[in-house]
Amino acid sequence: MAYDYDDQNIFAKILRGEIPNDTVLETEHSLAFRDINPQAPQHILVIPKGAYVCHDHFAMEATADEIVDFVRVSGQICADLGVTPGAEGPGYRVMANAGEHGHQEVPHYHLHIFAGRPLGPMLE
Ligand code: DGP
Repeated sequence: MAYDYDDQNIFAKILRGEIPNDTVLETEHSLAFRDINPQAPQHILVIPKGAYVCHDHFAMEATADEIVDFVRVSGQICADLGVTPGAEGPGYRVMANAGEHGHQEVPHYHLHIFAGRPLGPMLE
């Protein structure tokens, strides 16, 4: 895979502290913060700190430590929100857009976590 990472993207600027964010959780390899344009009562973005463009880039080239950290952070957020079905919560949705057809706007890999209302069918 050949990905050119644009280090001027908005999430790279957030990671460098050049733009403020509403941090929910931060670990060695990941940062989670609230989406600036929430589509649900809870709308959180999880990003790896490494320079990965999209899901397959991250999945294929990140280290095992980065991947485990990222997935665990996403799970911890769901638990902290109290929405996990395993604890009789109402549920949530995780989603990652990639590229043009996936309608990805920011070219730094990110997972959306939506919760707090019934989310309807997956695709429009
Ligand atoms: P996507 O279409 O999957 O690339 O979603 C990008 C999301 O990023 C979108 O829901 C809005 C959010 N976003 C864009 N700029 C900023 C920003 O400066 N701060 C925060 N917190 N979120 C942003």
